[in-house]
Amino acid sequence: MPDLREARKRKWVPLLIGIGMVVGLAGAAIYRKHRVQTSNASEAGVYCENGIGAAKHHAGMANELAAGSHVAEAQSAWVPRINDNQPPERAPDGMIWIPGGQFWMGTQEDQMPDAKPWHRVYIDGYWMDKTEVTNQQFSTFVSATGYVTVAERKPRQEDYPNAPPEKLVAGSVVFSPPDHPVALDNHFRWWNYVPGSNWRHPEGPRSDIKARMNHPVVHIAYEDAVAYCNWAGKRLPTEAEFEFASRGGLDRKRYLWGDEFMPSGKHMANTFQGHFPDTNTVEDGYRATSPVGSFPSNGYGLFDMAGNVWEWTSDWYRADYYGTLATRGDIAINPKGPADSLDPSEPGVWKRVHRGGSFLCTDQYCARYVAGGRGKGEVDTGTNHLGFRCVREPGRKVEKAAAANGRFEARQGEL
Ligand SMILES: [Ca+2]
Repeated sequence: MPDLREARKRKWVPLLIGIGMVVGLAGAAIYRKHRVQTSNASEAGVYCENGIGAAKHHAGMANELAAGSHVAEAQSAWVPRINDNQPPERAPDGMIWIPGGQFWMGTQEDQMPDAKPWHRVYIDGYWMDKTEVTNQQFSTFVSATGYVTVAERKPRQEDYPNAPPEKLVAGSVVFSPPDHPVALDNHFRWWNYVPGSNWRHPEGPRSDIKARMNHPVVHIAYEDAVAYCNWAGKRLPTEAEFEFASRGGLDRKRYLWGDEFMPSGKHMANTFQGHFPDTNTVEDGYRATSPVGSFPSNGYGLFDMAGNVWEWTSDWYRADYYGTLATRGDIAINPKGPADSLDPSEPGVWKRVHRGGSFLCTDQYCARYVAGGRGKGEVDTGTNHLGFRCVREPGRKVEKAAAANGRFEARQGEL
């Protein structure tokens, strides 16, 4: 585990100073914070320059292996199989039984080297939330526990000893599109750190969620998502669990619903239309988040597994992880991700995997709503296009461990 406190210090000190220095002009740390919000073309560009080497290295090893050994033969004959098991118990509220099985995971998309290559994975069955966790659900959790999210906490002086006290301001990162076309080489042009933004105020202090209680909760950091799942007697999905479920029983299709992005001209997910990032034509009906379940469900009956908001998984992010698994040549059984994190575009910054893409994804910039597409982010960073959903292993009691009705007084003390 990295020293997260140290990591935060590195990030926040310049960030906090930057806020006070120039309105609308963030410091290097804000830029850095912005950079992790989404996987997109500029990041892909940076990533391709810095990270593709590692990914290629591993993918290349995998290709050599596949080309020259019995593994290739075995793989070519290998077919996915969905387990033929029945739900072991009555379905928990709002959850769907995902039977598990063996499948091809990843993509072969050249612009997504970290999601290459296809490799073989087997996972056991589990329950999964039908939708992203909503503001209503998160609100119930907060009412029951007093939990305070990372974005709501005032940074503590002891964590940022060099920051002037007046710069210790709670907030989060908000999509703030320019009103004119801009070069796509710098996320800084459309992401802003907004003091006072958090799950209750997605676009800043003057916004609220009154009319959005059935939208996915946003501005959720990793520990916020984990706290909710624990309280609900659940956990975050692994990356493999997310992908298996998202494919809905289909094998190596580009989209969760098939080969065509808009079959019969129909939008199948909440994504971005128009000209990114300045002109959102809202052809799918939504400028930002949509009520969960607004688009067709996938083959398992799950909603918004592509689009709407990115979702946390429990795996650490490594750009070379899939290459490593493929190189091993065997079937990865219930993989839980690598033991550490490495994003070649930001070495030393530990990140977890995000999945599914968001209402900001477009093929002009970030097409990571495709099956197998990956995202990533620092554990203490939420945005207004990042949420989560939970899974539950069969047989686990759904007692609201409610952290034994424990309230999160310690967190309150940080306000
Ligand atoms: Ca989603």
